[in-house]
Amino acid sequence: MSTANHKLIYSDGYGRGEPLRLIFVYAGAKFEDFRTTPEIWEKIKEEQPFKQVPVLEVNGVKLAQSAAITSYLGNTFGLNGKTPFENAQVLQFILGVDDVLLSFKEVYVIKDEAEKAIKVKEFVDTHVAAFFKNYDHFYAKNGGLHLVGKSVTVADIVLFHWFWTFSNKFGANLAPYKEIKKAYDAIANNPKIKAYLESRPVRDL
Ligand SMILES: N[C@@H](CCC(=O)N[C@@H](CS)C(=O)NCC(=O)O)C(=O)O
Repeated sequence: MSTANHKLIYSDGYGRGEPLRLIFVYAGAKFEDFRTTPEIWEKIKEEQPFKQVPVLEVNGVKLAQSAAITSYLGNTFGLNGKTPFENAQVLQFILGVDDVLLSFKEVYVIKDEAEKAIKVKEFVDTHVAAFFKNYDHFYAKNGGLHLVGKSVTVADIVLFHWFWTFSNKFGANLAPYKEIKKAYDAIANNPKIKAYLESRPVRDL
């Protein structure tokens, strides 16, 4: 187990920070969960490498970009695949999330609630449905339960978070995607994850 000192800087929401929290929880590793408020963020934004969060401080040294942080945590906790090719496959599945989030960006900024509801439904029916279909296929192709190799990697944990978000927060229906559902349930029923999900702060997104 890593002896490094880890401080995760993110807002008090789920977003791109929550998958990183879930990785720490799954690994049973200690970390400082530093949640910014808008006032704190204004003060510390300029100190961050890309003026964005998440940022992970490792023994006081900053690491930004969620995919890079995920990769670091995967390597640190032995959850990043077993060969260089598997390492790259793990990253491939994590970066696949960025495509669907990019499509969501234009919906997220809509102010009018009625218009937003219509656009969210369109987003779910097109981009999320295609995303679910694709990942269902990836799980099936690898024999179910894991995206890469024969054990849980950070890719399964990160994807769990986005499956949870799209189904719980946007009403996307996971039920038809049997392979995703099995992998999802396996992560959700991990005792450490289960206890965390039951006790974590309830937030919108
Ligand atoms: N490519 C970056 C994107 C990070 C990003 O978009 N962060 C948003 C929050 S999810 C942010 O810092 N917003 C606050 C700001 O830009 O002031 C990553 O994957 O970490």
